[in-house]
Amino acid sequence: MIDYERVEHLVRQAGQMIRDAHVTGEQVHTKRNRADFVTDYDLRVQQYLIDNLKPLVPEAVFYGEEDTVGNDGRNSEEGFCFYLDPIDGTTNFVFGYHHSCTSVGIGLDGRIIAGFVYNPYNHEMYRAVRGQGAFLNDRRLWVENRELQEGILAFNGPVNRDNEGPFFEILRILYGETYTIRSSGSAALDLCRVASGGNVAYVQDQLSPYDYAAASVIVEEAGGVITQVDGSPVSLESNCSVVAGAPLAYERTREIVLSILNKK
Ligand code: 2AM
Ligand code: CA
Repeated sequence: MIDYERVEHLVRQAGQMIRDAHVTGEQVHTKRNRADFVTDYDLRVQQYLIDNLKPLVPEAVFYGEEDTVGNDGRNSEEGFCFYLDPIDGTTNFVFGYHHSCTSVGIGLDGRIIAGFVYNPYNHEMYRAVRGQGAFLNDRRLWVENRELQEGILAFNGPVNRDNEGPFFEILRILYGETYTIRSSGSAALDLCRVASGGNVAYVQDQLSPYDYAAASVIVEEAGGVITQVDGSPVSLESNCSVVAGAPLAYERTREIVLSILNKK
């Protein structure tokens, strides 16, 4: 049995490290492209999480975003696996947007059993344990089953800047069907806002398991839906597309995305 209170405490501490950070130019580096940042804080916070989570579950595997000591960098289909995004919303972090979070998902035998997503700037802790409901701080979350037209749709991306594909065409149609669209820069927080009702739906062409692992159980425990665009479960092994939402809005979002993709 995992000590979830301890995990939650560590996620809060990690978030506090982000909030207290003073990021300077020489601490910022680029990764896959010129707009894909990593900072010394991403590495430091992930190391803090691994060093402190490991004693809780010594046999666990770590699938974190960053290249740090103790990061296995892969999923495990057997036993415990922690999915770590030390800073989700790194670009926001670099530019002082104050909209980033620490995201920790816990998998057991290839299934997410708990998730913690903490925004240290407004002290919002989203958490869920499978079968025990989703919470934002002390408030139990339950998704109202709204239509796509009745809310805000969130998105991030497209991830591949050299080949945007039909992403913006899809977005134009989604914009027409919603009250408005938002791109917050943190996929985990966007997904958590599906759980808390801020977003009626969310769509992204590609994300990594550590971006959505924790939030996926929060969305599901709140009565929302999260899958890949084709309707299959989100992958815990590798990058995939993500659609989430209140059941009705989720269905309509997927229908729109598929109608454009199938036209190509
Ligand atoms: P990050 O901040 O941890 O990098 C908007 O950029 C959202 O998409 C963020 O949650 C960001 O996570 C994620 N993201 C950015 N680039 C990505 C990439 N190349 N692959 C997967 N997710 C990415
Ligand atoms: Ca990150």
